Amino acid sequence: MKILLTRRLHDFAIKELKKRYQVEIHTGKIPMPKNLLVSKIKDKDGLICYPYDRIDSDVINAGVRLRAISTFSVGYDHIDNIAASRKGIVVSYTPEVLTNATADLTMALMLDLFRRVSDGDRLILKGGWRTILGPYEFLGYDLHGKTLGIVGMGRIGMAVAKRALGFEMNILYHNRKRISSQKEKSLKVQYVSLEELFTRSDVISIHAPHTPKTHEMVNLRLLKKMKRTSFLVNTARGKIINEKDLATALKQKIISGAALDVFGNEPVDDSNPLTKLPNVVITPHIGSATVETRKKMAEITVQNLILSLSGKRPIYQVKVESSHSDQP
Ligand code: 8YV
Repeated sequence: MKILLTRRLHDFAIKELKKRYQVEIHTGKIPMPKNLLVSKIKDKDGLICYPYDRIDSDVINAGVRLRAISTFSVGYDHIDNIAASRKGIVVSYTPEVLTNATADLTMALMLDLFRRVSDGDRLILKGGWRTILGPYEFLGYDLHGKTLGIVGMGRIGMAVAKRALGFEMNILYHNRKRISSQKEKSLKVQYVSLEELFTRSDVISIHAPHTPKTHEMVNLRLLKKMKRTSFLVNTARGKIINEKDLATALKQKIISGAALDVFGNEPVDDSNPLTKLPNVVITPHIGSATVETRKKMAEITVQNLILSLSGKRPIYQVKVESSHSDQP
């Protein structure tokens, strides 16, 4: 059997794959250009892909032999799962193993915004330390005692809530479905409407999947409900936020700042206004980027593909009827 990887994976993972299949790894431009993907998929039985790739119906229909798609991610909004299921292609993904790493990064970004970590780093690099010696200068804010609004109370949202509790924060959440009262009690979280969450929170963190319903859900109307002193954190998917509206809110100081690990178009470049604002902290989509987590993701990605191609159930299979993510 022949398989295609749209970019490199860990050596141990490639070795495992080479024991079984003829492996082709794309090494050129990232993401792999669509026409190249469409032509390369034609004779492949399996595909390993990443969130940057667009595995739409053109790619899926071109894969006449394709039986399995294994994505190195928890999100699968980049795959047309409906088109894949129509052709009997098994789609698999890597939830759970990256929950803690992503929740940790969320806390890091929140602390960065409140305590001006990146801001301080930039100041020193620009030679500006001597300008801030006064006791009332270069102050951030306490994180403890503040209200955190979690949008999307799936695995990652819950892991963030657990951490935020340790920071003595009050936690509001909004989710498609309310979680059980037992879980609400143990996590000490309060369910509120999206509008109330935006109005009351000092910091809002996005942990929802990107779906047609959440597409650009965070727009100027919602941003205007936020406190002028509040912050926004996004480690989920860039397309959940209307970036033009967020840039306006940040420029006009409708909100205080934002920390973004994800963008509508990645890799992000200078053409995105959010990269040029002083009250924005940006990271290059590193929610799951720890040595330990990425190794586990690679193991699961490979096992998912091997199991699917041998006609067995993968460790984590995307539900056929869902087209975006498994988060509630
Ligand atoms: C990426 C992610 O998979 O899991 C997801 O949904 O977005 C990330 O973990 C990772 O950055 C590799 O591209």
